[in-house]
Amino acid sequence: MNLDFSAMNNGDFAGIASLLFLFFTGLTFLFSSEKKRPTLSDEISAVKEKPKVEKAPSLSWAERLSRGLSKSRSEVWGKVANILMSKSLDEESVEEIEELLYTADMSPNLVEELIEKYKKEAKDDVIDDEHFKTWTASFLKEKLDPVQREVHSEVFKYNPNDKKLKVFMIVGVNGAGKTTTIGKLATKLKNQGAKVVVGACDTFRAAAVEQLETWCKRAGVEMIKAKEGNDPSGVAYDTLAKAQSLEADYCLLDTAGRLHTKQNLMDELSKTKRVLSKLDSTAPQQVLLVVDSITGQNAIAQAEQFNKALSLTGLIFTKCDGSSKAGNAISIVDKLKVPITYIGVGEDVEDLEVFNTNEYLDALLS
Ligand SMILES: Nc1nc2c(ncn2[C@@H]2O[C@H](COP(=O)(O)OP(=O)(O)OP(=O)(O)O)[C@@H](O)[C@H]2O)c(=O)[nH]1
Ligand SMILES: [Mg+2]
Repeated sequence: MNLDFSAMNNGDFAGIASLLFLFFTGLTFLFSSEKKRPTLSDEISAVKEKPKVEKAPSLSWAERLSRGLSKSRSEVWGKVANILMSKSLDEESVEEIEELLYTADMSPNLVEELIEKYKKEAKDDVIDDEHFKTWTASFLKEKLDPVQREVHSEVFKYNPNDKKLKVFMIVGVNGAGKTTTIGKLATKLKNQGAKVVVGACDTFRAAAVEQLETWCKRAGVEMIKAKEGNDPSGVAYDTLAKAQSLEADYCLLDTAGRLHTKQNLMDELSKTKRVLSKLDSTAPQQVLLVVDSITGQNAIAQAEQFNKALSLTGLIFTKCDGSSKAGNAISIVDKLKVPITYIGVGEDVEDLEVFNTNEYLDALLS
């Protein structure tokens, strides 16, 4: 090929220059993309460096409690706060507050006292959210504290220095949450390092024993069930005997649900309680009534009857997550002077905790 440069004009040079430019740009692109193509080791390290998909962090107890009490907060106390902040405390707003508190199952005398407190405190003030919280929390604390102060909360959490066997007899009406609570408790105490023995004293229903057995297997704790012809107090006796022989820390006794109005069934519980004292004169150290928070006013009547038959040492409020009727807890404590020991806000093991007044009021009002 014979190129005669002298015969070329400016246009020809520009054309050649563009072609050369395109040629070199293409080459550069090819080599650079070749370089960027990931090698096998690049791919392996990329997989290694890929951020792990973290499991959603489990909720803290404060968050669970707050979530569990959200209905009571929004449907009762939040509305009371709004009335107080938006209107003067005239007859109409007092009636609205009364209605809200009655539907939350607060007893009439407590409702009256609380409204009196609002009237007294609100005299010359423009009421804001802080006023509402301070006045309400101090009122509820005044009611709860004298009773709650009596609770030795260390008993309800495992303490390796406390070598004494603690017997908890768990009672309540049908479906209140007794078996689930025992399952959660057994799991928690075992995880804390305690030796736990559980007694299936609900000898009425085979399904009740199976339900408890599932919990105990999962928790890895021993469960005692009825031998042929054993009645509930017999199972309680055998369970305590086993717990003593194993030098256990806790003996948890599940009992059958029963109506507080059925005297023969209440007598059966009294018998179970008596039988335990044959093995240990101080047993059961705790007789705990499980109260379903959804129950409403009837919970007060239940608690009265169980207390009469068994001299309750504590209450366990369950299903607080499904109810806005937090009022009955305060009314029962106020009326019977029996403290709340545990509170349940869901079906997970982590949804049960030892009751603490400040935590409870914070979650209820904030
Ligand atoms: N949402 C919610 N459900 C709960 C809670 N505690 C218990 N439950 C549920 O309530 C139902 C009844 O619970 P159980 O533990 O069987 O009640 P029980 O008192 O042993 O019942 P009986 O032995 O039949 O008298 C079950 O479906 C539990 O999962 C709680 O705190 N929150
Ligand atoms: Mg049960």
